[in-house]
Amino acid sequence: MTTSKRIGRAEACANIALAKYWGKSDLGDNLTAVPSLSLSLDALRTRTEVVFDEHLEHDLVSMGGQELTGRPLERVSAHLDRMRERAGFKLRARVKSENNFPTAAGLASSASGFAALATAAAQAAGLSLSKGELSSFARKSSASAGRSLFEGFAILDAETDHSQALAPRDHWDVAMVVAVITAGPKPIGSTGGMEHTKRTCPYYPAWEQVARSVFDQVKSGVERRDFTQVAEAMEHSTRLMHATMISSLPPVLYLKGPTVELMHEIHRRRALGEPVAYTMDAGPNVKVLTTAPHVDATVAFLQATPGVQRVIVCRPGPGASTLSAAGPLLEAARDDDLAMPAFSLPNTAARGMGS
Ligand code: 2P0
Repeated sequence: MTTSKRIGRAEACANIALAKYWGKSDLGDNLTAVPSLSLSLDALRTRTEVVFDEHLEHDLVSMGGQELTGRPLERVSAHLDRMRERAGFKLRARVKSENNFPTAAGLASSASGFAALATAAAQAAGLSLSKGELSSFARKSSASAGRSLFEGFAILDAETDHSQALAPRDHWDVAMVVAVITAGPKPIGSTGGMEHTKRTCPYYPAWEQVARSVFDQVKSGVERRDFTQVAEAMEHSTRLMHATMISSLPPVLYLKGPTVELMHEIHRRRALGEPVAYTMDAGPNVKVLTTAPHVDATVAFLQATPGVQRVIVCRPGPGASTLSAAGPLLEAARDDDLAMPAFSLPNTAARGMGS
């Protein structure tokens, strides 16, 4: 290091798994037990700035203006430690991170957060890393973050430190419409929830087996842009995953009444020919896959559904990218796309917000 301060800035999108993982094969390296396949979500973004500074004695991390302490701070510091070890220095960092969507609302903030952190920290450390290497760094902090390095459709392999781009964002003109049912923090975090499931669910070994063939169906459906195949396999992946959670002891039950009502309604609509399919993660919010021409109709029906607090339209998003270091973080331009509009704050990032 020749200077006492090194700065990096980056942006990354959240992603949603069309084929889920749930469970780790190796907690140390955070390797997943089954493969997963995701779609990057353009409306849900994190921007992060990392400054390594010789005058700091500890890492200082703020998220949305709040200073982190305890376990969340430790998680970021552990990530920075891995980056410092790779770069061969020990400088502490000041990290500032902003989401354009509610944090801890079950909208995959750790995925976009750690993908942006890895990209910004590598830039600040002067490391030139490939997407695959950055994905590997991000994945050690949050497995799903390993997918947010890539644009469009991405794959996180099972039991190995490998991830890859499957198809770019313009491969398929689809949208993921998020129906927010609860915006509060989840009762049990993903890492704890999956370890508990693995220990206590009698069906967990069956999930590990069947998840691989469901992944293959989602993958070939995405490759061929076959909506029906993806819809059926994605929903199956979701129900299999939630079945293992629900049959744990005591249960890990994330779904709420409106979630289940929406599952019925989406089945009914697809049987009538509408291109809609659901998926849910470690929370009650329902993410509805649809095709571009059907976005407005999907927003209208979700907004009219009791229990849906608001609706966020996400199109296939870009991969993680560095940002220019000039000016305020929220207005910085992407280094690879100077024409991108300025970062939007919550209510303008989401189209078709409900009440
Ligand atoms: C997924 N989820 O494939 C699955 C489906 C939630 C449900 O990955 O333990 O943030 O921090 O590595 O990756 C969410 O958990 O978990 C997740 P950790 P992660 O998207």
